[in-house]
Formats: sequence, C-alpha cells, structure tokens
Amino acid sequence: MTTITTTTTTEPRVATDPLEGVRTRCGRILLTGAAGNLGRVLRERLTRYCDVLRLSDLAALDEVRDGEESMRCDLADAAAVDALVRGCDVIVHLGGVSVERPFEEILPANIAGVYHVYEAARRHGVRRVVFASSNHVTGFYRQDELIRPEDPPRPDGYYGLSKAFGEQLARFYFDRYGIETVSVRIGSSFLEPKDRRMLTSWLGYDDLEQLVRRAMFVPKVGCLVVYGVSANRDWWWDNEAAAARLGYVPAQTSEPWRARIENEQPPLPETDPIRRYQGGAFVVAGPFGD
Ligand code: NAI
Ligand code: 15L
Repeated sequence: MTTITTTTTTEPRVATDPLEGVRTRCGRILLTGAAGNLGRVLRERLTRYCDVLRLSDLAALDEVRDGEESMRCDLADAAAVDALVRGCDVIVHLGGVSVERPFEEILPANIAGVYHVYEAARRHGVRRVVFASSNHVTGFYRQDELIRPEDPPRPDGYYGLSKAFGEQLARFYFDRYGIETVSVRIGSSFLEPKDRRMLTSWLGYDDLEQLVRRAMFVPKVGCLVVYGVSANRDWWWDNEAAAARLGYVPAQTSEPWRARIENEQPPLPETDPIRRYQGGAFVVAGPFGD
C-alpha cells in the first residue's frame, strides 16, 4: 500500500497571513455541543475571542464562569434553536451525534439540527458559521489515496452522510443568503492519537483552536471546506485550501506518539477494511437493529 509522506510539515505555505490586521474578537459566539469533548476544549479557549461565549448542549453544562452564558437546548427543537441563536455574531456548531449510529438518531440531531441552526442564523442575521464536519464525509476513499475537499463525497455511514448534508446546506445558505461557512472536516481530535490510523488523521487541540479562530475571523471565506488535521508525517488530505484561504499552518504533529503506537499495536492485515479505508472502523459500523 502506498503511503503519502509530506516533505515539509511546519514551513508556512502562505506569504501573507489573511488575519493580519483583522480584529479577532466579536460580541457573542455561540458554541453548540459545549458539553462534549471538543466543546469542553473550545470552551476554555474561545472566551478570549468574544465578549460573551454562549454555551449550549442537550446535556447539562458545568456552571457558567465570567464571560459565559449557557442555554440548554435540543437541536431537534426548531423554536429552541431559534431562541438560542438570537443575538449571536458567530456560531461554532459542534453539537450532534458524533459517531456512527442508526439513522433514526442521526436525523433529528444532525440533519434537522443543522437545518434549524442555519434557519435561525438566517432569521437573526448571523453572517458566519464554523461547522464541525468530519473526515467521514470521505471515509470510503482508500488510505493510499490523496484527496482534496472538492473531490466527490464518499460517506462511510449515516453519520458521514449527515455531515455531507450539513456541508451542502451551508453551500445553499451561502448562495441564497450570503451566510459564510467554513466546514472543517475534522480528522481525529483528541488529546493524543490513539491508534495507527490516528497517526495520520490526528488534529491537536492547539491546531483545532487555530483553525476555528481563523474560520471565525478571516474575511471573505465564502463557503469553504477544509480538513482539520495537524502536520502529521503522512497525509490523506490535500489541505492547501486551509493554508491558502485561511492561513492555517499546523504546529502540532502525531510523531511523538508513533514509536509507542507502532510498538504496541501490530498493523491490521492489508485486506482489512479498517486499514484499507480512510474512515477506519466507521466503514464497518452497523447495520443496526437487524
Ligand atoms: P461529542 O460527542 O463529545 O460532543 C457532541 C455534543 O453534542 C455532546 O455533548 C452531545 O450532548 C451534544 N448533542 C448531541 N445531540 C444533541 C442534540 N440533539 N442537541 C444538542 N446537543 C446535542 O463529540 P466531539 O468529539 O466533541 O465532537 C464535536 C463535533 O466535532 C461533532 O459534531 C463531531 O461530529 C465533530 N467531529 C469530531 C471529531 C473528533 O475527533 N473529536 C472528528 C470529526 C468530527
Ligand atoms: C469523527 O467524526 C468522530 O466524531 C470522532 O469521535 C472520531 O472517531 C473521528 O471522527 C475519527 O475519525 O477518528
């Protein structure tokens, strides 16, 4: 199997930073999915970019601190989402089902949910959304393929399909209403990579923050899709758009974990779909309830 290896990882690929001279602070940011893994990470980091960080989740949230407010909300509830979005300048939309699940669970949270977010954004004049999309939009590309965001989606399940829907919804709301979106197809964003696949798909938390900050504040992004991945040794995703359009230069890499993971975890057989496809275990999740 061919592996794509980068020749350079940390050299800046943009001549001028599109954020140069741009104010990276706004009035109110809405963070959905704030009780989740990445929500908790970004909660700590986004207050410095706004006067008020509005936290929301279906699950209970910890007590609010200075500069925060919280509104518990089910994304499936259109009226509740409308109230949630009112008064916000930017939406960082992380909320929803984050793994492969039966369609009946994905539909209200991820499909109706993202629709409710954009409808509320339209009604309340929100001009920018950062959408937490996923590498599972393209999970059925092979691990020996290098793909670009504009290549056709090949979702690896209902979850990946719901993210593809969100990206297309973002496109519609830009073309029709001018609402700008950066859809970030996040790879694997955890404190550290957990397995061989994540050595390629890992996105460190500092790089996540950098991407979200750029996605919120770089002027005139239009409707953009990028991958959320750190400067790992091997790449499946051509992320030139993230560099060129957002000025994203990842500063983290999965290399410090390589030796331990490769020693502890023998490679799967080459014919195993979990090794063959970029989506890893998601490509064999389900069917549910047979
Ligand atoms: P998570 O599962 O920890 O957090 C998702 C949050 O959404 C949870 O707190 C959950 O309570 C909330 N939620 C679920 N259904 C909801 C509903 N109907 N209404 C309101 N809130 C609801 O996931 P994580 O890891 O924090 O991911 C955040 C986002 O980033 C998700 O959209 C996920 O799909 C996306 N993503 C994450 C990746 C990662 O490596 N962590 C990779 C690719 C995408
Ligand atoms: C995702 O989309 C999931 O939300 C996350 O939990 C990870 O499984 C990640 O993809 C991944 O592909 O590793």
